[in-house]
Amino acid sequence: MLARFAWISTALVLAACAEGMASSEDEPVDTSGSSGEAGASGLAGAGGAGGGAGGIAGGPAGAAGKAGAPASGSAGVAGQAGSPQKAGGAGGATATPCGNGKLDAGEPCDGADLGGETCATATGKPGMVGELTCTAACAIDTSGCTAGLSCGDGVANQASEDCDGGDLRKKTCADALSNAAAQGALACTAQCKLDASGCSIGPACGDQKKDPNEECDAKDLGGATCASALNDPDMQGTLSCTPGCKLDESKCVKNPKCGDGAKNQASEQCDGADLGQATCKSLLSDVNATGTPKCTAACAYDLGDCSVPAYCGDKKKAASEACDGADFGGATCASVLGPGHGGALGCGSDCKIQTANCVVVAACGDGTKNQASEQCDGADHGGATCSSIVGQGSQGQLTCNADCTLNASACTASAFCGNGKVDAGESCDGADFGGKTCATVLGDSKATGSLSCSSCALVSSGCSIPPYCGDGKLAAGEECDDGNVAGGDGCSATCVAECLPGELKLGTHCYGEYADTSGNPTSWDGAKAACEGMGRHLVTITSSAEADLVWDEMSGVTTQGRWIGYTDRAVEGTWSWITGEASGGFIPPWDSGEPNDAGGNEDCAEFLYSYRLWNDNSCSRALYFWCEAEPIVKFP
Ligand code: MMA
Ligand code: CA
Repeated sequence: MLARFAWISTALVLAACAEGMASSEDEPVDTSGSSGEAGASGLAGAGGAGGGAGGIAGGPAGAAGKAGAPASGSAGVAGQAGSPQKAGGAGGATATPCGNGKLDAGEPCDGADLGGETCATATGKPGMVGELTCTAACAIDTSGCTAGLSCGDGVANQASEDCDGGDLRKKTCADALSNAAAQGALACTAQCKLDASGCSIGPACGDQKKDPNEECDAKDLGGATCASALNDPDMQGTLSCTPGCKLDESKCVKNPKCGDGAKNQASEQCDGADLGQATCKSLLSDVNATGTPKCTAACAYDLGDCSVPAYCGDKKKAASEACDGADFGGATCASVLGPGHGGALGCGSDCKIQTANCVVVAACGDGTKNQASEQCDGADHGGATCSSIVGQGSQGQLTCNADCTLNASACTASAFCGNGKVDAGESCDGADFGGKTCATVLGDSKATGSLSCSSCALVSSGCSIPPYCGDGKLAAGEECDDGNVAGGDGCSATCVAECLPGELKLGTHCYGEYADTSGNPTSWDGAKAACEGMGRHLVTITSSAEADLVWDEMSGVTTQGRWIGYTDRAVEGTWSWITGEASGGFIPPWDSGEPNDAGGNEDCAEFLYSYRLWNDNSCSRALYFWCEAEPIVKFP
């Protein structure tokens, strides 16, 4: 069969040459590594053909096949590389009755007679299907064959196939069991998976399997128990296997209990010095752990003597480290980069802080009032001022505390009309008169009354200065007020009118009879001037009391009358007092027939000496006269 297949391969080479490369390229026969085997077969076949030329042709074909090129294509190439003409010539030289439709000796096929070959047998690949034909030269033509590419086609030609039929992808039991010692027959399941059931590693202590010559192997105790191993049904505890595959009954005990010194119950982590296989390293899951675990009286691990020396990577920040794992010792992006930074710090494998993932965020201290919780931030007061915080008119510098609250301690008090305090530009505010009083406002210590404040301006209308002797104003109780409190000047220190020596006083007025400076009678005008020179005026008699006063003083006078301040010079017949005062209800006591304007030039009145009556007389007549002093009222 092998030799014949080789011959077919050679014929196939010839057929491929004769028909050209197109069909070979259009219908690749094999795309898997198994083409290498085809090539190997070709090489063997060339040798089997015994032809030097065929051997030469087959050689390159095999080499090409091993290189992984498609089998049929490789064959074609091989044909070209070799000597197809000579090989074909060798085939053509054999005389056979080709074409009679009957399979004769030396013919692979003839017409429809394929000699029982199929695509699978002709190609040597069970998976090959399709139409196998015979050429006119009686050579098998496999160009109609194709690979089935399915599990079961006998070729492991899909990625999902670990194997296919006998194609095990060159795997062995050693491969399947990952044990170089494994032996046996590796097979392939119908599902194209390797079947290692025929493989075995062989009896060896340590192969995890109790072999007949072993009491046990690792956990495989062959069903033995403390009771069976020691042949004592009361025995309990933990039966184990030594590295030498001998049963270890040292942890077997009757009535095992915590405290018997052996970890022999599932409920025990340890017992006394028996820690099982536990170590500080294993219990702390840290290869750097040191110390030895202890076992408590309750058969539980006590890690009190275990410790892990600090090292970068132990996830605990040591003093020499900026961080370790997630332990940053309280550091944050904000503490490392300053206020206004958030996000997560990173810790490098060198236990140094990494800030690559920190981000800028709003925070108190970033100098910008950018959080609802901030009244301010640095110099950013959000528009607040002393005036807006403390009150209208407040001056000074508003500042911001470190906690982003406003600080108005350096602001002045608010200043505005209505705050009850006298501020600049105000003379008063509410009840605050700025220390002013009626006395200071009116400039008189005698001022009384009360100031008031209107629109922050002082109002002194409620202030007044009570009348007093010396104020130059006549007040109740005063006969006079000459604006001083001196006496002897016509008005006494107590504002009593002072008359000149010899004068009479009636009410507040002074009356006296006078002559001119030489002691002589004088004209009415001379008399008038003389009175005025003494701060007086010619007497005006507008009451009986005045008339009586003058008359009483004149009693005994026998020579002539006295001038009084009554005249009709302005309008003849119309008499008036020189002071302008009216006579009122007092009727001037004219003598009978008077005034008669005798001679047409009598315009001045005299008090007659012989009667208590008056007469009009010539103003040029020389008479003594009466002066009257009004009380002195004089504003200083
Ligand atoms: C008479 C009488 C008066 C007049 C005087 C002037 C004595 O009285 O006529 O009316 O004024 O004379 O001497
Ligand atoms: Ca007269």
